[in-house]
Amino acid sequence: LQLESDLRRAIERRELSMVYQPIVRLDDAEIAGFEALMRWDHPKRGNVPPSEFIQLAENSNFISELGLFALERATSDLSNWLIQTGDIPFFVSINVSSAQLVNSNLADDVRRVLNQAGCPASRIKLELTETVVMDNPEQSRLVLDKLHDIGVSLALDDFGAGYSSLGYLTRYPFDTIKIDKMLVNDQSDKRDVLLRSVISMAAEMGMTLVAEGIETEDDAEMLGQMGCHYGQSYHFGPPIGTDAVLKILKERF
Ligand code: G
Ligand code: G
Ligand code: MN
Ligand code: NA
Repeated sequence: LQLESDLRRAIERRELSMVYQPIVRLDDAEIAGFEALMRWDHPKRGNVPPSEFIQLAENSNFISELGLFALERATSDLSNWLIQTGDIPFFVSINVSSAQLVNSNLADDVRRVLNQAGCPASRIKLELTETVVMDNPEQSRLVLDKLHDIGVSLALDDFGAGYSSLGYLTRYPFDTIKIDKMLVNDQSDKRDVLLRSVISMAAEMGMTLVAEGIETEDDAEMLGQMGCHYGQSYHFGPPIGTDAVLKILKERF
């Protein structure tokens, strides 16, 4: 409970920040985008993992504020990078939680935040897990259609970790699948067949694929040959701060 009230004050106390993990093209290892990930530097406990505080925020109706913070910060960082690098092509991916989809006017928030930062919608990907959609199928349908109309890209996150119900791919306007690290690193000899099937299915539907948690160069090469477009993992690079992102962008482009 102490932690909960600490979290409520974390924004004004400037304890929250965003870090950015590179999403890399598998064919030429160039950076295509970054996933924005929230960090909480607690004054006494130090770094509290997001698995802990995002859950806490979900349970205490504070997630909408955190979600808005992530949207505002990530678009404002993106806008600065675009200004300082002269519009080089890359996207920023932002996680959306269940409560954000239900309680807040997410589509209006996204539109407003993009206007505020002066970012084109095409630069933004929003990541949702199937649980988020499953929790509110009707509301999700409405909001995701609105977001699609705004022009942001929509990624189905953690694919292969849960039910991975294929119906979500036809009923909702997802254009990207993020293959979960559990599937990428599955030890079964059926892994390759599964990956190949998921990738060719999604590619045939014109979707973009990101493989998470790739640990070896062999896997990176295999996934690339199977037609997976991007990889995101410590192997390619950990989440980094805004200055480090800018430095990479300036070096690479
Ligand atoms: O940061 P880490 O790499 O440990 O992320 C753990 C999980 O926390 C992510 O998979 C994601 O689901 C969640 N997470 C991280 N940042 C955010 C955020 O800004 N918003 C939401 N809703 N979830 C986040
Ligand atoms: O939103 P999502 O659950 O996909 O967030 C990605 C999570 O995976 C974050 O917690 C991030 O820190 C973590 N992550 C990023 N790269 C790797 C990796 O190579 N291996 C593992 N195990 N986790 C990773
Ligand atoms: Mn994600
Ligand atoms: Na994931």
